[in-house]
Amino acid sequence: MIDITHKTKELLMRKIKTKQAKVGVIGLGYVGLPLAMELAASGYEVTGIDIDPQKVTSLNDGESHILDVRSEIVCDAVRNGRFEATNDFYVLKDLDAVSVCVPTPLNENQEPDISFMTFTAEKLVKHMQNPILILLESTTYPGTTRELFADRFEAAGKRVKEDYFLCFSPERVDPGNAKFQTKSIPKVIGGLTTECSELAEQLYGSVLDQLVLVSSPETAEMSKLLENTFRSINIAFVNEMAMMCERMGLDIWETIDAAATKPFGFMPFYPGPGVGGHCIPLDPMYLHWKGKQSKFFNKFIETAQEINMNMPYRVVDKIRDALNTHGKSLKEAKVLLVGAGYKADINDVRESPTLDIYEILRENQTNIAVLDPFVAQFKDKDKQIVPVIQSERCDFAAYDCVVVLTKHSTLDYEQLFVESKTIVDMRNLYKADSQKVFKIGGGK
Ligand code: SAJ
Repeated sequence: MIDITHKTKELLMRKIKTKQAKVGVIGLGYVGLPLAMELAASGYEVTGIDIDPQKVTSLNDGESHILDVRSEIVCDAVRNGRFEATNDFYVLKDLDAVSVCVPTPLNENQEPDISFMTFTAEKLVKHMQNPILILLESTTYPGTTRELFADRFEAAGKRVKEDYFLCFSPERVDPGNAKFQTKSIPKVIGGLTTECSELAEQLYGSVLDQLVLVSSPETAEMSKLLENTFRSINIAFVNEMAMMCERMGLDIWETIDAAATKPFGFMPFYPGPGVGGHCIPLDPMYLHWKGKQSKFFNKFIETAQEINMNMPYRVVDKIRDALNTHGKSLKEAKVLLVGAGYKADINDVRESPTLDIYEILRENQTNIAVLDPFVAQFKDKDKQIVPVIQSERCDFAAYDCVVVLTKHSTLDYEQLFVESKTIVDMRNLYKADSQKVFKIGGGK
């Protein structure tokens, strides 16, 4: 009896090997767009699918909305027929492979919001026709690939290795990192079956420099959460050490630099105003949530989340100290927050601690301004637009306190130091010996 699954796999393998396979990427953000461009550059005909019609239009006009992807790259891919964007999921019927790069945020209860994944799974069930290789990239809790996708496909009468092949392959994009871009970052792949992994290995192997095959989708899902929970916990650890140094009159920054001279067994993390971004504040909570279903309460994750989420309040305490030296209180003081982006030299404000600090100061009726060379505006918690001074400098002397929250490389820190009346320095730009500089764990 002809093994239909073997035949199906071989047919799909040949399409992928010869680059005849029609490949799709669902979600054209900081993960999906770079991946789509790498697939197109390696010779595949790529269809980008996104629910945002504005993104679709601008991409088809050859414009990139992602800092790490130059518009020329998009323009070339569109012009040579290697890339086309659409918001019509009907195109899934013609695809042989698709990567899913949709958001996996938290809801207001700090629990996983899998609505984008579920929406995508439904679209796949509705439209997939050819035997199709599906690769999930969005960071999520162990079990998602099987529970949200495989079980749904089987319930709809689709059979693995006949109608679909399914893998989890976590995204590892680090926005703004010039050294490690999509192509050069090792890619973990966990297939539902060996055949699924083999097809994924063929597709991604021709596009990315290094693949890391693991035994299951759950292992791949868990590896990503381990990576980022490791970061969250270590950032929380050093934030707490900063507050401990503050209490003991020691300088955390000098302490870390000394410890970092150890050539093994130590990895420096640095105190900050809190933890922003699309990964580190969220990923551990996906793991924490899933662990509870196995009656496992991960205390490290809970403690780290509490410490990191409290840092904005510690920053406001420090601003209060700085203002007090001039007989000012938070009420009506003029405070400049420097850096809306959650980390240096990018324009992403998601989960940025600056937004939390802005809200706390707003509750204290402080006169707040925000400066950031990469950001023009953001929305406050009432969804109102907050204009940002999009510049490297301003009249720093006009403020009672200037708060350095993000260490953008283009900012004029010399002028900031000279002109500012008081400075709360959350990024160790200035030495603590100046009377006007206030730092958490600054040793003063
Ligand atoms: N932060 C600190 N102290 C530190 C490191 C970071 O306070 O020592 C803060 C940052 O200011 C930021 C937040 O934590 O607000 C997150 O910073 P991040 O350096 O982790 O940057 P992300 O959120 O862009 O994380 C990404 C992650 N990449 C992926 O998930 C694919 C992470 O795994 C990377 O390790 C990280 O980039 C990186 O190394 O830049």
